[in-house]
Amino acid sequence: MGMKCRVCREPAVIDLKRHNANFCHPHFVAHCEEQVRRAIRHFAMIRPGEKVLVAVSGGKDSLALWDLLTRLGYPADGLYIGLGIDDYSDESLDHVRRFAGARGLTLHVVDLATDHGFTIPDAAAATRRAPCGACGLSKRHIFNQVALDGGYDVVCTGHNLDDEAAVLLGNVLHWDLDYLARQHPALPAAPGFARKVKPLYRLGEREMAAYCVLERIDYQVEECPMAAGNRHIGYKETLNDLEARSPGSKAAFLFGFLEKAHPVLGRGETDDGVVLHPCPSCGAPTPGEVCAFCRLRARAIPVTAS
Ligand code: Q46
Ligand code: ZN
Ligand code: ZN
Repeated sequence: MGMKCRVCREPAVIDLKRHNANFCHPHFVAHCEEQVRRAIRHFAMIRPGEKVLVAVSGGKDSLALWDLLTRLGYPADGLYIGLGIDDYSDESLDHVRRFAGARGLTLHVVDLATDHGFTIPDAAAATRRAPCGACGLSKRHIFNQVALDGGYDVVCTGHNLDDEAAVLLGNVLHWDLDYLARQHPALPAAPGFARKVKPLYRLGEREMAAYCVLERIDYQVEECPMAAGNRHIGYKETLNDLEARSPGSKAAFLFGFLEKAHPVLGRGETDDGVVLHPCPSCGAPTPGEVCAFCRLRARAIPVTAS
C-alpha cells in the first residue's frame, strides 16, 4: 500500500510521524513554508522591509533556509565564513557560490585566514580546546560585524528543531540557567548587536534534507571533520532514540520549553548591570578590555606564523 498525501491524496514522498502525516512533493514544500512562516510570525522575527542577512555554511539547513526565505518574500543576502578547515571549507564555499550564483543572490564571504590571519585548526591548537568553542565564538563575532557594517536588521541562522532540542538537552542536563535564558529562536537587537533569529526551529533535520533533495539544492553532505567530540552529537542520538519510541517528543521538549519555561527565566544575567564598551581593537561591544574574538585571534596568530 502506497502512502498518500494528507492534502491531495496523490502518492506521498515523505512521512512525518510527528505530524501524523504524509505529503506529496508540492504539499511537503508548502508544509515547510508554513512552518517557517509560523516561526517568523510567532516571534516577529522579520518585519516588512527589513534588511536580512542569512548565515550560510553550505549545508542543507542554511541553504534550505535561504531558499525558503526567498520564496516567502524575504529577500536575504548570504554570509559565508571560511573557517580554514581543509577541503571541507573549500567544498562548502563551492556549494554556497553555486547556490547564490544560480539564483542571482548576493553573497558576502569572510575568510578567517585571509581577513583575520588564523584558521579554526590554528585556534584549536593554540587554545588546546575542542575547536567548536573557538569556531562558534568566531562565527558569532563575524555575523554581528557584517550585519552592523552592512546595515542589516536581522541575522538568520539555519538551526533546526534537532539542533535546538540537543542544545536544550545539554543546558537542562547541566541546569545552566544563564544559557537556558538565552536559548531562544529570536534574540532581540541590543546596542552593537543585530537581532538574531532561527526560522527553522520548527523543522527537523530529516525535513531539511528531504527539502534539499526534492528541490534539487546541491548541499555539502560531509559533516565538519572537526565535529568529533562535540557533545551535541550524543544528545542528538539520545533524542533520536526517544523520538523513535515516541514520535513528537523532540518537538514537545523544545516547544514546551519555549512556551512554559523560557518566559519565567528572564533574559540571562549578562543582560543586567554589565556595562559594555567598544573593543579597542575591533569596535565590537564587550564587557572586558579586549573582546573575546580579538583575544582568541591574538592567541591563534603566533601559532600560524611559527
Ligand atoms: S563548523 Fe565549527 Fe561546527 Fe565544525 S568546528 Fe565545530 S562548530 S563542528 S557547526
Ligand atoms: Zn499533496
Ligand atoms: Zn575585538
